[in-house]
Amino acid sequence: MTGSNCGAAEKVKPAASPAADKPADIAGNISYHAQYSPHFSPLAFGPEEAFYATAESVRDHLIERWNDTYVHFHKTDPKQTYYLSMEYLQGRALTNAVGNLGITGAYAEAVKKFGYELEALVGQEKDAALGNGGLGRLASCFLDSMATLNLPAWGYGLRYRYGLFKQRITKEGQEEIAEDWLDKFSPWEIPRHDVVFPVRFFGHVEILPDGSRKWVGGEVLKALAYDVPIPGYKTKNAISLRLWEAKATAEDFNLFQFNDGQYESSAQLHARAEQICAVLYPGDATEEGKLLRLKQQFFLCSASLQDMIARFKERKADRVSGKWSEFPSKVAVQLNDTHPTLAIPELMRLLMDEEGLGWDEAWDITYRTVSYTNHTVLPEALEKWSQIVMRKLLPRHMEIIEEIDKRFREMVVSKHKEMEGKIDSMKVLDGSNPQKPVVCMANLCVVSSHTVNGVAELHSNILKQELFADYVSIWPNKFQNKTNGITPRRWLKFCNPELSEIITKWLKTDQWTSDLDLLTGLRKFADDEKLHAEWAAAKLACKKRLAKHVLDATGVTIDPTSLFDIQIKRIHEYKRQLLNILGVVYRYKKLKEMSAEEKQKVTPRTVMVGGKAFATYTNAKRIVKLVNDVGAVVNNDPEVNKYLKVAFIPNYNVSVAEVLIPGSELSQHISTAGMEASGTSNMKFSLNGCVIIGTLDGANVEIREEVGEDNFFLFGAKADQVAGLRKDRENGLFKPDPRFEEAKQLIRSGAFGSYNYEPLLDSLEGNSGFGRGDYFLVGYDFPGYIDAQDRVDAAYKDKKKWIKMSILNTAGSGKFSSDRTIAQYAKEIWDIKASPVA
Ligand code: B1N
Repeated sequence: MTGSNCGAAEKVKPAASPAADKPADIAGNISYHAQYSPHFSPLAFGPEEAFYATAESVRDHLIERWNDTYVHFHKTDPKQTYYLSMEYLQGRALTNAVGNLGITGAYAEAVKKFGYELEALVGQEKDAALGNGGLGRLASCFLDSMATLNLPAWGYGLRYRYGLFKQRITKEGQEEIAEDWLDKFSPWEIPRHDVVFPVRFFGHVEILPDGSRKWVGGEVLKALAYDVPIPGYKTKNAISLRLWEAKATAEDFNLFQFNDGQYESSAQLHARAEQICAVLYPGDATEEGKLLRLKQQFFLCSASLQDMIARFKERKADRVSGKWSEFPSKVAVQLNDTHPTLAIPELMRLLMDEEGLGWDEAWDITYRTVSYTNHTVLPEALEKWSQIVMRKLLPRHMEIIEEIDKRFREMVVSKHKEMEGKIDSMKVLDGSNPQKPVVCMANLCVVSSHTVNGVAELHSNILKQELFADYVSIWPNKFQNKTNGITPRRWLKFCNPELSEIITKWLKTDQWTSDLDLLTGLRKFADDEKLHAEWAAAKLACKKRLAKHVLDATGVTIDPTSLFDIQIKRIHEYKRQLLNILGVVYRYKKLKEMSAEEKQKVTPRTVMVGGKAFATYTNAKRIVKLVNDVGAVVNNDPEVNKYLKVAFIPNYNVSVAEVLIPGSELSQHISTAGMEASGTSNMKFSLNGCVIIGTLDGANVEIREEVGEDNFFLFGAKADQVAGLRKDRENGLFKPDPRFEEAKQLIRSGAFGSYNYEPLLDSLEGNSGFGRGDYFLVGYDFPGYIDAQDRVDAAYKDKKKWIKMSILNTAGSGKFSSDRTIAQYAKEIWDIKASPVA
């Protein structure tokens, strides 16, 4: 960088005030940031430095809007929603920010003055991966829609130092590496040294002379806020994602000990504070790990609620005392699964012990404020916390939970006598194992929330008919469905500009980006040959981009004219990546048996699988290894590799998804029916003109309804058959299809290497038993799956038919906009209204 010119090709004058429309002024502002936010040597202005300076320049616009929105909400004092989530999978922010602000073109021009393409700078950004998978990404899509719909709504989360691990594939399989998204810094966050709250752990409960109770002692950390502005699309509103970081203060630092050479003990609380936000989902195999996770959950809840209460008081001076009954008409708290359940006893404690309310009033306020979303029915994911650990860490909260449990039981006995026998399935405290009494967090949520919702029709029905059935008799109106959605900005407009342009051209409007139902307008052109040609060309361009990614990431060359078949999601036995790879193994075997002539008729296919396995989930890691091993053999077999390739895409994350999804033609959503609550990548694929092969599970059911059954490859057992099929197996009634046996046998023969796959294959054998008995019904669904794949091959040969299916998938995706989902939450659960900045 030379003087004020950052190595610019043209003369650029640094300018401090942000500019939005003239590229020359924008360049000046970028140059200003390069010089006056000096994170780098003044001699360097490479792509990385250019990215940071550009992001800081964009951030100035965000801050202006964020401030205006804050002041606007403060003045108008609307009811506001607070979304509490332990996870947000934000991905990259630059493309989204300039896109939502409508300044992409101007910024692209501006960075050219420094000799850069905007796309190249975008690639410099690290993904913010403060989440594991669908639940975290849903939270991020929701923020985008809340801002776009001008809703008074904020997100609260934790600022993990290390988000989801980076996945590397070695000869051994998956390796996990800490992902340092804050290495250097994040240009999007604003540290708020003025927003700090105390959060206590451990200690004990004191009874004061007036009989009230107070939590004292233990250790007290500070929660410091970092605000990430979230811009809406085509609106002036920008909302906040407020992430908390744990801190200890100077008072906690023992200078005497330090000077005495006792460095570690002098800063013990600082070390413990650092642990809290160190990693997303610390391993919970140990007691220490469990305690740390519970601390994280409480830290999020306590800091967020103190902040909400402070804002509630601040917005009207007379609220300092006496106006608590107004709270539920000003504040809505949404719990993203049970992870932030402690918000319930913490709100009770703050209202009673800090604000002096009685139980009944505090309970009425809490109940009317809080609502809960369930995201899974898998028993292992339903949180249960040890009462012993809870009492030690949060003694006052444990008392409150006991009181909630007691009053719930009394209410059932007095008002719903007929349900008394069912109390065991509904109780908050479960002491049936006296050695290990637990708190059932989902039950605590149901008992304490005014509304409970599932995330797709099928899932919500399972909640009502099975998991929470007994509560329905007590509260018939408490349960709702809110089918998930995805933001069409990130997941079509920005990630697939080729297809977006065509859609805008044929619909003669770009309004579909905020009114996704307009996509149905494509239906009438579904047979138009001109559209077909444009559609196919766009898909091919995306497939080429994808092929380049695969080559760069894996070294595998793939043919952009082959059928691109993709399964990307967390690796889990219920998601059945094993079914997919067994299908690939079977296909490989058949190809090996074919004559050269027969092979001519085969539809060439590239199968891509991507996803991370939880570090301690052994079978999931074996699946990753198997996909890689099968790929190594198939891709290097000259007899078949013209017809079949298999690539494992390493380190699947949001920005990888943005490349893969637009280039997909077939995608697999093949979970055992009843086990995937919704799925959201299925919606992204369908929106991008990809046809789904899938079971009747989660949101697949609704996608198939919307796009039409002819445009969806269906197979497999239905949710209501699953229990019976498992029983049949136990009774020895299951007869495996010979094709299933052939596929397993080929793996056992060592055709894909000498790794011991026996434990994985063994999970598919036998009739029952832990880790055996094919709990996920891979064997039962295998023949139906292979038949469906044959139908795919046949359909793909008919190019016209395939493109029509692709168009009709996009055309039928309108329902799955997160704008629709959030509008329903706003109206049917939160009772909040749009409040646009003028
Ligand atoms: O939530 C998504 C759904 O689309 C998926 O079907 C569902 O599997 C996913 C414990 C979870 N459910 N439960 C979790 C995440 C983290 C954790 O520590 C459970 N994730 C889902 C959005 O509704």
